[in-house]
Amino acid sequence: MQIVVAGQGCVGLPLAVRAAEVGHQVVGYDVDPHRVRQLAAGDSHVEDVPSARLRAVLDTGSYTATADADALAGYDLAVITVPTPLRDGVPDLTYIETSARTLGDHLRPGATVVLESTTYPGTTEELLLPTLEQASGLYAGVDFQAGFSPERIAPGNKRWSFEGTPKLVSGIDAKSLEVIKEFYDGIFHTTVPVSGPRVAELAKLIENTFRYVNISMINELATLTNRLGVDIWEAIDAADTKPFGFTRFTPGPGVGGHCLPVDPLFLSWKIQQELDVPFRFVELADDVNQNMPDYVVRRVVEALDKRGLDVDGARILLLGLTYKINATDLRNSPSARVAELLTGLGADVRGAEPNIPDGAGTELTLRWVDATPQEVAAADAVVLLMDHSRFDLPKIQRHAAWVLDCRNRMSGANIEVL
Ligand code: SAJ
Repeated sequence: MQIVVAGQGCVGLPLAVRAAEVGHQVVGYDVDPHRVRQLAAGDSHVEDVPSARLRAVLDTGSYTATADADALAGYDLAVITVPTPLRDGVPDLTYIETSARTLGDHLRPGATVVLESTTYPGTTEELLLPTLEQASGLYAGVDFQAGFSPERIAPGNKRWSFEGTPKLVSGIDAKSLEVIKEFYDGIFHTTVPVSGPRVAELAKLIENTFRYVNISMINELATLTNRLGVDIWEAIDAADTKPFGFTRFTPGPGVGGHCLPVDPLFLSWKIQQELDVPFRFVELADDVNQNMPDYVVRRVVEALDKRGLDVDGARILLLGLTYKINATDLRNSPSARVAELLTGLGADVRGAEPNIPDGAGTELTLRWVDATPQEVAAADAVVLLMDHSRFDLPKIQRHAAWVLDCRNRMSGANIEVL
């Protein structure tokens, strides 16, 4: 089939390349000309799509990248994989709307449009369909098919491959579901049909709200057990021996990324809008998780104070600035807040992030350094935010005056864990 994938980021590019590999003719559409030029040159910006795979489908002509909307004409099926950010706590669906309008301009009778972007229940029927109908003059369910199929990209997840992860699929009617399921059956080992888009939209939000709430529970508990003098890390390991009814979560300096700190708030926002009542678990989880960087800074200040040092003027080294281990993504990373707070208290804040050479293209309020023995030894306090595999933790432990280890990876008289 002639496929368009609108949005060529960490969700759209893997789908577009895989669709091309299984035999579709795919146009990867993105509004960012720089990204399109990179892709057209065979340079992948998505860690789970090696450039060699991208070049292979470019060479066969089964994949092309474009920023030119006119190149979308004639598609049989289009997938929208654009960002859905929060703006001051409010879902911003602008990218969905503009993509739908562009796809609507080229929508033909018999074609299908699938929304993959994470959003609140009702978006497919309340926003996607009207926008497509208005732009095309066609009618959903009569002239064209549509549905929702949430993405389940897990960056760097070595256990579950892209095509090995079960894929929820839904349609606005039976015909839509049939077409959409057939498309995804050609790409994923398992597809899971549900009764309609709202169920699929909600299922996705349940997945990440589950994580966000449970991470916040273990984060809050960590702040309390630290004062109780009980080792929560050992207790979690012990609880994790339970073979059923338990899912392991560990404390951290905060919850970053473009999924967890965002998706649950789409749900709580919609509930507040529709029912005028709070989704209390999400509000509490967000409060706890958003305040973990403040807790980290409090622990650093208290430890400096015990050693007769003032945070004002103290040299502090942050290790691991990305939001996830061994990742290159800084989005919503707690390190930004930790650096901002410490700088505000007068500290000389340095950061070592081996996955982002010399801090290229970042705006963190800190000085980028390497985690050399000299840098570590010269710091009044070291904070391990993300325990990247590239860190030599035993060497860091040997050279550091004091470490707040947010990942429970080190031990010694100079080590404190979160
Ligand atoms: N985190 C903790 N404690 C935990 C787990 C995570 O503090 O026990 C923190 C991480 O340090 C990170 C943040 O939460 O800052 C998010 O971590 P994540 O493992 O959820 O990673 P993400 O944001 O890449 O989440 C994505 C999600 N995938 C989709 O939404 C399709 C999530 O559902 C996956 O479980 C996750 O990838 C994954 O497992 O890789």
